[in-house]
Amino acid sequence: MNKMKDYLRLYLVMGSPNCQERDPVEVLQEAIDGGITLFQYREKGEHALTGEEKIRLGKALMNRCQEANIPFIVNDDVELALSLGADGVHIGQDDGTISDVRERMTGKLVGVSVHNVAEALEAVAQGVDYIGVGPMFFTNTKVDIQEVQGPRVIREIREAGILLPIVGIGGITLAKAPSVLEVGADGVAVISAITHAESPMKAARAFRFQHGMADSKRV
Ligand code: 3NM
Repeated sequence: MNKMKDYLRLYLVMGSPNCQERDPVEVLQEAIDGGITLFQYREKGEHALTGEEKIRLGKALMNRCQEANIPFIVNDDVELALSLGADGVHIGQDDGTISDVRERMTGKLVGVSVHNVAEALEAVAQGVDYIGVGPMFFTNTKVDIQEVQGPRVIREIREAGILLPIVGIGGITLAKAPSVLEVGADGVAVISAITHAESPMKAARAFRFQHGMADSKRV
């Protein structure tokens, strides 16, 4: 569990639609150089790759993660996660029942998006490895977000006695990250704060240096 908490410190979520004109593999490599601790391949939204192209990019991104010893997690797609040999999968509340995914991903990491205490308790009961709580703040990156409840939800989940590793997601910037960590999150998950930065490397590094997040051997 402590290892999972370490992985969640700076979690980059990304697919080609988040990289504008840049090569996703280069963006990921810069973020790795800046100190991200976990990566999720989320190939979604306008112009998202499908089929063979989606698989090919997944392999290229996974290779970079493996070289850097950073776990590679696939969003939603259990089939893709299994065929690539990914380290895990991240699912939402609608991506099949958690127990079914947990069973198919034996020995791998399973993360679930939750939005309230009830969903968090259910995730614990199903034996997931971590929960992502969002959206923390308003974001333009995901269209089908739930109502913004802010870091308060994480506080409520901790107050309910849930010790599971938690990462906050949604609209998190460098300036807003402390308010997410202060309520009990183990880390922050970001898309645009790193992928849209002029230098993804510098952006990642800035997060790592904030709030004692820099005390890992990777920086
Ligand atoms: N999930 P950015 S918000 C992928 O609320 C995702 O569950 C969310 O992108 C949730 O860091 C979100 O650019 C988008 O705001 C996060």
